[in-house]
Amino acid sequence: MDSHTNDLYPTRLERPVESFDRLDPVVHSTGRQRTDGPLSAVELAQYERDGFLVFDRFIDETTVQRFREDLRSYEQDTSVLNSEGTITEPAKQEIRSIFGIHEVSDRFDRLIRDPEIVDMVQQLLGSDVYIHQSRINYKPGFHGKGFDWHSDFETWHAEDGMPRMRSVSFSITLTDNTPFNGPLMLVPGSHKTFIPCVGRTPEDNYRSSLKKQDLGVPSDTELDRMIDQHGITAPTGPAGSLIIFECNTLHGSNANMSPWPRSNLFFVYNSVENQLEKPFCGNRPRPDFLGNRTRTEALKPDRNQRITRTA
Ligand code: 6CS
Ligand code: FE
Repeated sequence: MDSHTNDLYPTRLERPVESFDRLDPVVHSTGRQRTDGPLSAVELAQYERDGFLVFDRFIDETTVQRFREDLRSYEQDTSVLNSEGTITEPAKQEIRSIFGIHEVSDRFDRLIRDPEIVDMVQQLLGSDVYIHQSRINYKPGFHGKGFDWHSDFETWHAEDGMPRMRSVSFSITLTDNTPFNGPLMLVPGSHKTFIPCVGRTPEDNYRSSLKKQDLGVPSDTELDRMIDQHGITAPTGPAGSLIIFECNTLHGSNANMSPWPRSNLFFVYNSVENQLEKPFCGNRPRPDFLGNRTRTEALKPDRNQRITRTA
């Protein structure tokens, strides 16, 4: 018996079909859970409108510096370099991404349990939550390639079997994000529309898609229409800033032609009520470091520790 609920967001199709309005709320909490969380009513309204929020200097420079030292150590650590979750830049040896980072390092694991962050996530997703995926994108100077425009949810739905839009990414900049080193670019308001993509997903697509994504990239026509309507925002700011973006918000980034790395940390939270099913594209499930299926119990915030929050 097919374990699938019906597929509300068909994608990776034979031929183009019209995009359509999302079928899920943007902010899932109601009542006290909505009003009593760390995000104000204004911030929630902005998140519902734009599909992302930006907080400069969310983490202090000393703490960010320690994270950066961790990154440097990974570049010399053969167990990290040889792990399946470590992705190099196309045709280069530079690290592009390290997935499952919260399982590699206690410091990163503490971050995902920071009480203020977990309270924000529960306010947005309206339930207990767990980590779907974590990663560092290194984007080294001169050689860091970009990421084509995409909706993470489109990939997580097709290739990980994520049923509904009830997931959110927290990204912390570990280096300054400037106009020159390939900052994350987002299309405000794009989270409200689901854009089905064309193209059958080959088995083990992730072995190439994490280096260069060819599938699940909306057509130029759709991108032109969406960006014409909403524009592009590229939050730049100091290391330690926080970008929260909804799972269906279109985003991407340019290659880094500057000498300065653009290293960002990403933690993706999913609602415990939105657990992964069989991939909707019909393939085998991806490895746990991409779509976690085994540690999906409710994440407990550690209220005895705080990742320093700049007042
Ligand atoms: O396939 C994925 O899960 C990854 N790909 C991209 C371009 N963004 C989300 C995620 O890291
Ligand atoms: Fe992405």
